[in-house]
Amino acid sequence: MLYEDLETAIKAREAKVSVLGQGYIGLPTSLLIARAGFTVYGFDVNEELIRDLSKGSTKLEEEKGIPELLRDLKGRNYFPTNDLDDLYGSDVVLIAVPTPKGRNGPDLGMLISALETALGVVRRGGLVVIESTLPPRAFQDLILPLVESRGMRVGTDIYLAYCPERALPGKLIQELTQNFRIIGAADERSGRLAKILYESFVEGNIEIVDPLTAEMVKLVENSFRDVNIAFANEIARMCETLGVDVRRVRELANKHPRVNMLIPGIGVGGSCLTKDPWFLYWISRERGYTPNLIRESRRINSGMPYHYAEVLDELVRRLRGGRGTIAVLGLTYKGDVPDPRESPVEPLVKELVKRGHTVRTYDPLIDSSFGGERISDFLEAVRGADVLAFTADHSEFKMLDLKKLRRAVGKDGPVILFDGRLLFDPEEAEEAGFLYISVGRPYSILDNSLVTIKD
Ligand code: SAJ
Repeated sequence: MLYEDLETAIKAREAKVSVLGQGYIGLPTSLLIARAGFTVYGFDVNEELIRDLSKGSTKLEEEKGIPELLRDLKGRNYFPTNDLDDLYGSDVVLIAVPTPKGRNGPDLGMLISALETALGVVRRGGLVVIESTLPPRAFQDLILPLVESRGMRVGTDIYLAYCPERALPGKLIQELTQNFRIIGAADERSGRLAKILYESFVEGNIEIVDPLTAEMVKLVENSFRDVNIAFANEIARMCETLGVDVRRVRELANKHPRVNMLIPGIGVGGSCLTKDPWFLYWISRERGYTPNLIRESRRINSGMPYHYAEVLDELVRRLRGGRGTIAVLGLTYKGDVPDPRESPVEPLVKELVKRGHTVRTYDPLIDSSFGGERISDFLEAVRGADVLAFTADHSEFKMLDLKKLRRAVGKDGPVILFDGRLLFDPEEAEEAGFLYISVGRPYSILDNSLVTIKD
């Protein structure tokens, strides 16, 4: 196929597009490209997922716009499949498979296998776009040599670009259409083709850069966020030790025009922030510079749930002279998003169970239990508990009437309300009859002495 023909086909939205991976990014991206008028084959190796999609059902049911787009486009412009035969002769193949972290480096197994598939089904002179997160230099040092080892010259026999997704779960459609996009391409034609494709559904600006810059930008964005949350978490830990409330400190510090401290909490989850900083760290260290700030931030953030497991364990033991019943409320990695991936609540629950407590778990959006006892009814989960630990900032929790909540717990003795995401007003919680403790606040409640929790 001639370059000009492919350009014309993409412009006219007549190109056949296949998307490998129908998960959090692959599915919404497929639907958006289909909505723009292309014929899109959404491929996944997971047969059950494809069966569900073919019936019009998706685990992204709560993502605004996705269920509607799926039902509307399925069988018209969008075809979910796990049959590779459907993909042969694709003009464009997008790769949106996970690139998880392995023990000491990125695990690119799924990506490589998807790339092999893409090279097998794309027509000669077609375009392959990688959306999956790449570690720095992977495009140059791994992807290009692999393509060339197949006898294909990038920029003539095949076009190749890296367009990392940067969308926030919970707002996928909005972010995928409105955010500005980066296209990493080693040659002009690949960049131009990818840009025309993305222009069909992206309203934000699209910038073409070299692949290494694109790799860095994606990872820097998420590392920036992780480091900033780690700063807030570190200040919170300091405030606990020093005897001052982090909320007040943050509120006042943020009045300064050049300060913007993020919200401390029980930890950082999600598939991106827990992984992307490591992608930067590993490659940089391998090449001679060790980014200590990035590593230490990861350590601070991933240590938070263990710290609060220890705090709760100690408080319950003081309160009851032994083990107790802890209701862990909210299991997703962040509020209002039905996504349990890398949730910091998982180690918290596991630690509390390990320490012998009865741990009830409740979440309105997902049915995971992380090894606790899952209770699907909120009132049942809190009834008679020694501790109510709020661990995700779901809107449902923010609207609670704390006096009614205290009555629903229904015990005579003290009940701890642990606020792991700074959802409640401390005074209001205390007036309602709870022993209120939260992230970044000294634990002087029980006997007016500071409980010192070490690292
Ligand atoms: N969190 C805090 N305090 C805060 C903000 C967040 O503790 O002040 C916690 C959240 O509870 C959550 C975690 O951090 O556990 C991450 O949440 P998030 O909303 O910061 O980010 P993600 O992982 O949902 O999405 C990020 C986004 N990146 C940035 O904002 C730089 C998104 O734009 C990316 O597309 C996404 O990672 C990705 O796929 O890379």
